[in-house]
Amino acid sequence: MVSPPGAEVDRTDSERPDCVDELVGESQLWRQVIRLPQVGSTNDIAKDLASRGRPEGTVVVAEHQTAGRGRMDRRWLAPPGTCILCSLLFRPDLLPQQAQRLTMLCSLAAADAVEQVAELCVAVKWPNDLIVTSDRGCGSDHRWLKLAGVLTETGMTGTQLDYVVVGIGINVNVPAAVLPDLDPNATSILAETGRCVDRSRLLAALLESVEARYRQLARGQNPQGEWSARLATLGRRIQVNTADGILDGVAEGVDENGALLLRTADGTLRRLFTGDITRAQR
Ligand code: BT5
Repeated sequence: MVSPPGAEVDRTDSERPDCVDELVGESQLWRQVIRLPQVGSTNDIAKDLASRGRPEGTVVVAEHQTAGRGRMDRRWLAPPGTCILCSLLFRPDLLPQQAQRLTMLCSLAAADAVEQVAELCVAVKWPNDLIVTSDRGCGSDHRWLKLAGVLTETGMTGTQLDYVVVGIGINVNVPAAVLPDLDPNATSILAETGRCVDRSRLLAALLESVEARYRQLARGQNPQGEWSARLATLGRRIQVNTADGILDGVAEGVDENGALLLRTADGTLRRLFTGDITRAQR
C-alpha cells in the first residue's frame, strides 16, 4: 500500500533543500526522493510505485520501518531515526539472471559512501552484506560484524525484467548498547567510529556513487571484478549454508552475475546463487 500523495512530501529533517535535494537536482538518474516518516517496508512502497509505472530513479527513504525485511522474509530491524533505510527503483536493460549485478553495484556504492563520509573501512560478504571484520573472534574463525544489508527484488513482464528495486539498510547512528536488539553480530558507524554521521550526507554520497556505477554498468562494465576483490572471504576456506545443506570449500570469487564460486574438497567448482556464509577460517 502506498501512502496518500500528500504524505510523499513529508520531510522528516527540515524544509530547506539539503545535499540530497541538491544531488537530485543535478542528477541524470535520480528523479525523485520520497521521504516518509514511517512505512512497513520501503521495498514494498517502491515495488508498488514501480508496478504503477513510476520511472527509474525514484528513491523511497523512511525514518522507520514497521516491517523491514531481509532475504527469505527475515526481519530487518532499525531504531527509528538512526539509520539509512531506502529503496532505489531501476529499470535496467538487463536479463533477469543479471539483476544481482545491481546488488553488487549498490553494495559497492554503499561501501564507497561509508568510507568517504565516515572514514570506516568495510568489506563485502556474499551475497548482500557490508561488514566490518573484527579480531574479536575466537579460535581460528573470523568474526564479522554486519553494518548493512541489501535486498534486491525484481518485477517481470512476461520473461522480461520490468524493474529492479534495491533496498539498502545501513546502521548509522545506532548506539552500541542497542545493537544486540538488532542482531548479535550487528554493528553501526557510531559503534565503530565513536562518531555520529549526518545521514543526508551519507545518502547523497550513496546516490552519487550508485549513479556513477550505474553509468559504468550501462557501458558494459560489470561490478564483478571489484566486488570479488572486496570479498572478505576471498581465497579463504568457508562454510556455506544452502538449501541443499552445508557446503565446505574455498571462496574463489563471484561470477559475472554474483553467484559465489566455491571450490569444494573434491576439486569441483560450485556456483551458488543463494545461501549464507556461516564460517570462515583466517
Ligand atoms: C539483508 O537480509 O541483509 C537485507 C536487509 C535489507 C534491509 C533494507 S532496509 C530498506 C529496505 N526495505 C526493507 O524492507 N528491506 C530493505 P539478510 O541477509 O536476509 O539478513 C537478515 C538478517 O540480518 C536477520 O535475520 C537478522 O539476523 C540480521 N539483522 C536484522 N536487522 C539487522 C541490523 N539492523 N543490522 C545487522 N543485522 C541485522
